[in-house]
Amino acid sequence: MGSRAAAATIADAARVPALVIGSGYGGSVAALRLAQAGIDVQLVEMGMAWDTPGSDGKIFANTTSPDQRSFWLRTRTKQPLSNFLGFPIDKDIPKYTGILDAEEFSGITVYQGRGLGGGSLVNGGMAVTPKRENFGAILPTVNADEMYNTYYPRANAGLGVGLVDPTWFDSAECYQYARVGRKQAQRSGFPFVFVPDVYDWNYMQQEQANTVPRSALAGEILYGNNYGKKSLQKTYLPQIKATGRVTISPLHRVSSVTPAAGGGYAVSLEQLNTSGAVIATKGVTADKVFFAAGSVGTSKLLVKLKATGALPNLNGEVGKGWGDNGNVMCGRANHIWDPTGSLQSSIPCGGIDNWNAGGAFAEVAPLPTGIETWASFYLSITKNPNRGQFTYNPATQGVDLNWQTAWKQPSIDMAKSIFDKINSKEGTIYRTDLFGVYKIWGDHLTYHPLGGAVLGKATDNYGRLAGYPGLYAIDGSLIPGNTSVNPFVTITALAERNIEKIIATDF
Ligand code: FAE
Repeated sequence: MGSRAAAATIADAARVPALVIGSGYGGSVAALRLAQAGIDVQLVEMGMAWDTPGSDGKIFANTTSPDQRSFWLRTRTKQPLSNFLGFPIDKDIPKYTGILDAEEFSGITVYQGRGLGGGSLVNGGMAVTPKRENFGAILPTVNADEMYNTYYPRANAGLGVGLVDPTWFDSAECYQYARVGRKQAQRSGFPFVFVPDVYDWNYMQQEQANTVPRSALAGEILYGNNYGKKSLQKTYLPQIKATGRVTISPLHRVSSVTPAAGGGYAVSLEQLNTSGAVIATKGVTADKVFFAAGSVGTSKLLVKLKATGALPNLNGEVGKGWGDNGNVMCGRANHIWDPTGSLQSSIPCGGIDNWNAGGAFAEVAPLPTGIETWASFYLSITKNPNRGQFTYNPATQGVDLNWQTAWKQPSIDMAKSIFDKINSKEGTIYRTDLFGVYKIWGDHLTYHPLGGAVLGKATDNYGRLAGYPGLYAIDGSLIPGNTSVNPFVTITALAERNIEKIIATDF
């Protein structure tokens, strides 16, 4: 037995006080704080545990050589940058419960992390607290003083957020691309700001010095990071395990939640194998259920459960208010005297802030191809006002999203407020070879799904779902479509705020 005893998963027919669906930021905060308050928790995650090395000795696959570990149940990769020098770069892979889900809806592909730790496994780790002056537009019903005095600091501490050393940054080979980005932004009169990250910056410096195995400097990001990134696997999850009160069930997917005859909620679970097949079903009864399956996962569950009669009393706001955080990508071609470097850290550490003047905040992103490309690459977060809605489709028994690709046009216009100006100042042009053949804008995806169970609309002001005492949303679904910066610090801080109130009043 020993330490392996912890591997036992949720028991069929169990009666449990609290069940958390999903182990990303919202789910991890909920599980930890409930357990610390003395409540036994079932943490259910449809993805894998990501604690066992593959045949190459590493847990996570490299970005440049995707394999079965890289994608969630796909037979062909679907890389966000689909092309290079105009050539498609996707390839066939075995179908497997891999780490990155490229979930396709009409008009948009939504990238999400799958596994214990959710999006923290695959993301860039950019850990940004919104400017306080913008907070009222992000979560209008939430007390900003409480957030900025208590819950943002708690989230930043819990996540291990840190900032690159600006002096080291100035000389590090791996941030040449970011220094080019800074120089060009400043020459066009835009503020360049350092952006905090959950990467271990001491480890990054050792990677640059070549004294440790490289991860960010080996291009690892989208399919997991083997060393330096402080994903939830290094922060909240070890604390969760240390409480001894949380049973973690990877490869378990929640398929239904409905009121149970004797009180509480009947929760149906499907246990998956690594091919994605259902190998067992389980049914448990939970006094309280926390939906933390991410904006898309929570929205899909709630919309379907309402439409199919499992949770008919959810209100009409369920599925609404979904946004893409205004994500849009582009590249610029620099002059031959402005190389961006063949060694690029996969972890961005700076951005161009034109939010208040032009509605765009642009990450200066890496293009870690291993060769000099003279390309500058950017992920912009923009004030795109468009919002989509999830609806149940009885024909497919699935959930659709009514997003349209054309709805990204405001994002493109806002990003152009930065890059048209830089191009004109530098005498440079956009790259056209990264998203297809002669396609400038990466307008087909988002990394930042938000909304679908919006705070104060589908729920009360703390995430209690309308119509069902004991059901909560506690993830990115609560946030109405935009956070003005990268979202996970806000998701974490809001979860910290809500769970504190829920523990104090509902248990
Ligand atoms: P999330 O982390 O998605 O966790 C939900 C979990 O629930 C997942 O593990 C699912 O597998 C699981 N799940 C879903 N459905 C079920 C079900 N039915 N049963 C059981 N489990 C289920 O949700 N944000 C930043 O702030 N900075 C960045 O630098 C950044 N970079 C990103 C890069 C990429 C490639 C991606 C994909 C995202 C990035 N994000 C970034 C977004 C960030 O990861 C995301 O907002 C959060 O992970 C969302 O947290 P949630 O707790 O809402």
